Amino acid sequence: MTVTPQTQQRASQLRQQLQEAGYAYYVLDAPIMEDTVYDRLYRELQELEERYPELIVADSPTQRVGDRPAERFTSIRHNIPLYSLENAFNIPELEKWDGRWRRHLTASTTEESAEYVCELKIDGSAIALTYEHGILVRGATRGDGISGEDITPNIRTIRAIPLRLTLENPPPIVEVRGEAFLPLEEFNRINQERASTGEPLFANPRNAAAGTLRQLDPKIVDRRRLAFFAYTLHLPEATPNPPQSQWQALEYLQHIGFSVNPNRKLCQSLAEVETYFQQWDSGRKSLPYMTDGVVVKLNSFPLQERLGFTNKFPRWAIALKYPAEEVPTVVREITVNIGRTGAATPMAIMEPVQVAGTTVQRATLHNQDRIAELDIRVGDTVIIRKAGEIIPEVVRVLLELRPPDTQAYTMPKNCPECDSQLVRPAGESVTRCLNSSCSAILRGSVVHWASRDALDIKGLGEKLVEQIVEKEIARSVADLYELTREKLMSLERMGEKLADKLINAISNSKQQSYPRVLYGLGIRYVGKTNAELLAESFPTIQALSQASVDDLESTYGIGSEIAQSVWQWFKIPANQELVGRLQAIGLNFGSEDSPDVKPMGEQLLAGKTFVVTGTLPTLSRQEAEALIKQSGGKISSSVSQKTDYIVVGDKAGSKLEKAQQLGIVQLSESELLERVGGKEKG
Ligand code: 3BD
Repeated sequence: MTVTPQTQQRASQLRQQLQEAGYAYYVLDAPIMEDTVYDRLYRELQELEERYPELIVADSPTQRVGDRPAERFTSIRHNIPLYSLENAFNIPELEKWDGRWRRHLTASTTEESAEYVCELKIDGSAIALTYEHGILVRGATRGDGISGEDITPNIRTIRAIPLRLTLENPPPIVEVRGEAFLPLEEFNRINQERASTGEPLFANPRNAAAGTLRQLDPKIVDRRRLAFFAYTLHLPEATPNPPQSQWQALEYLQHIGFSVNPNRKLCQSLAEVETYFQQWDSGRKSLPYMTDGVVVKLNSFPLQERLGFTNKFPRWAIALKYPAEEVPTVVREITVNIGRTGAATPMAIMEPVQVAGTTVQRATLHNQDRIAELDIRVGDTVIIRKAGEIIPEVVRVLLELRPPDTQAYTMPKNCPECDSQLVRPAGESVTRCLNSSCSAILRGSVVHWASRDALDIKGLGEKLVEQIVEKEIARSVADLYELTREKLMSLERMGEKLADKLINAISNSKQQSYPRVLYGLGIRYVGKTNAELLAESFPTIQALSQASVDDLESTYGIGSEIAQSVWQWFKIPANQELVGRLQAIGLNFGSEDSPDVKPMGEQLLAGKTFVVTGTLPTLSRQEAEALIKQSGGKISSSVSQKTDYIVVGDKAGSKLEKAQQLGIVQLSESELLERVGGKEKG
């Protein structure tokens, strides 16, 4: 069955019509086609492609949503790094920036007047797009600006991003950067949905956008309807008639198929920029997306080139941020939340209010001292503040609005969950429940155990854990591995299929790596990174549990607080028992030749303890320490009898003195390099 030229032509016509309609709708915000007409043409194309799969091209409007979830994302290096933006928090800081770039040009003629482009700063997630010969070939997260993750299938679902540039003779490569974001309506819809299914809410549109972009299943991304505004363009040197200014670049971006924020402005003076900033402070409240400031850029590309970059930012741009929004509301109730470590955190439950684009009704009050300092009482009108990603906090109480008969708040004497006495150790600000079988602590520890960076047990969410703990189906994370279908079936909304799936997921978690298990134990200060560091130096839990505080402290990256905390944790009999049980169940607690541990170099420094001090001629301290560790040596931050060698650089101070007193062998950088084989740096 071959495709007739007529059919081929029809498919191509449909693609073009749909693409033009999409451009008018998503980019120009000026639809040219009824939705029903669009749908009909879309279905016609879909049917043709189903019948003749050879008609399918990657940039067909029907090919936006992939059907296979990714296993993981691969890391990619950006061809051109993505810079950061300097922040200004008020007009005087903006004026300082203006003075600075002008002074930077002193050698040549000082610019009397310069044009500025103002763009609204969209609260989303920066992404980088690569087009080869006009076709979208890659979309990536910003990451740290140097490397990001390849999220092309997710990017393709964004309708405001063209799959093909609308250019006759596209350059071989075009790089476009911009902000992917969730319109507020979409953001609120997603959060409502999450609330109804008991999933944790996104704190703000930025987190929601970033979280959505990193979804492995493009179908889920597609349902979340991300939007996009482009703001940067990189063309090959040889491109004829390239844009000469930011303003022209934005117009060019729109011309080749991107949505560009329509609220941009070309300003002739800083005064005009200031007016723009002030106008949008109120104007932004009626926008369908969230902005947290204005990005000000010098318009002229030649001027931008003369100014260049510091190691982090362009000198020719700055973000002028609006102050965090402050809103009054009334405190209905003060409750105490017991975390997984037993810490009792007072929380204000308030009349729901909109702050910075999100609905807020809870705010942390931190601890008893903070409550006393602010004198927050139930019934008070308070000002709450929310800045970007920060959790809302209570700024102050409006005392003049305090109703009569309120009472100062004090933390309860007993745990709201298990009724055992709450304890606040002398000199500490945190009040704690010390009952290790308190249901709040159990709940918290099970949720942590199942969380993504720990054992990653899919389907074991907060709601389910709450029931499991409440019904005493499990009293510790070890009990999870003894759950049966029968036990689970006593829970609400639990069917056989779901129960089996859960049991399977729990059982599969036995395959997780030792560092994940270690992190899952929830030892204070042992986050993901510290768990990895500890697992590298102590390849089994036995080795770790027998380590002295000194041993722990001499581990690369592990400070004294962490060392103390780990040591104390293993001293507690209940914890030893838990580890024993989990080990018997078959969880991964490392092995002497653990595959989880990175292969070491030759162990030329095995068993020797090093202190590195002063500025070394070529290596940074971190690099020197990493070299020593690769060769089996240990690092200590302080000199003691146990130190075998001190590696000394320029301006070494008291550590060298002490080492001299103790007669410790000194090494220069080159002597160190000799001992580890000498060829690592380079
Ligand atoms: C926006 C940098 C430059 C090209 C560097 C001048 C820092 C996020 O609407 N222009 C915009 C917006 C962001 C920008 C630039 N123009 N950089 C811009 C931006 N209209 N939001 N950003 N970014 C993007 C960042 N992101 C995550 C972590 C650190 N920095």
